[in-house]
Amino acid sequence: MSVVLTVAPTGPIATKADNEYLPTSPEEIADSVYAAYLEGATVAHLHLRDEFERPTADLNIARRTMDLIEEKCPIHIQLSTGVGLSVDFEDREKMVELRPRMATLNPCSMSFGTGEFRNPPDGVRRLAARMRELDIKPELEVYDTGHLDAVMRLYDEGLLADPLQFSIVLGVVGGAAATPQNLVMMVERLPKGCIWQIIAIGKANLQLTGIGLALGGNARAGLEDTLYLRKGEIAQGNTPLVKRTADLARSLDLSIASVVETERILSLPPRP
Ligand code: KMH
Ligand code: ZN
Repeated sequence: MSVVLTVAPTGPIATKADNEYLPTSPEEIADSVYAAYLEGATVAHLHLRDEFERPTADLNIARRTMDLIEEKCPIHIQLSTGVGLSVDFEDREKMVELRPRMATLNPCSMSFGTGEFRNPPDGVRRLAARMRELDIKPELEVYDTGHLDAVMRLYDEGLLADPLQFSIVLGVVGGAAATPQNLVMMVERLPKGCIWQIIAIGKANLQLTGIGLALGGNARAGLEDTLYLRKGEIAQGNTPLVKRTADLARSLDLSIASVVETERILSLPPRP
């Protein structure tokens, strides 16, 4: 069986002050994604930063990053519409106008660490409808059981198409904790026939990624989810995290999906 490996090179919060290897410029992000591709990643989940390392929904920065990546490799690009806590929802939703093949859809507002992650119901509906119109595959980010229910309401309203693709995000302060019990409970509640992966934030990253793979999920790796390889050992870039996840999958007798296999597994829309 093949699993899809996603790289998440840069998240919405950490800066180079937290990990000096964090890629933040379009060039650094593209180089990091290419290195991850060489290790088996076939999806790149992207957050962008401005010149001061702040999360940004600037479409020029996003376009430039996408172009640089596309020049280097055929990895599938997934833009984050989560972008960053300081960016307005109305700016975040414009990311899909760049027509990536995939983008995230966060169904609910929530506390997020010391901040607030705003995903108002009318905005989420509008974004889901626009993604459907543009044939962009949504990755549905669920941080707790109520988020799953919210996604299923969007599905019932015809705003989402099969097969649904979920990220079960555990370990955000404000969402469900990163425990094996929570992962199993969320997986049991997923609708039949969906595609899913675990995004394990912080110190349980490796263990929960392993459990997710054993339960039949895909996997994600990168500095967005953890800045450390293990306790006290900073990850020197995304490559060691991606390589470790690829090795983990192979040690469980799972092969890593190619770019073409990924297209089939995720039912991605055809490339333009
Ligand atoms: N870092 C994740 C926990 C998204 O990309 O749409 C939240 C996030 C959402 O970044
Ligand atoms: Zn993200």
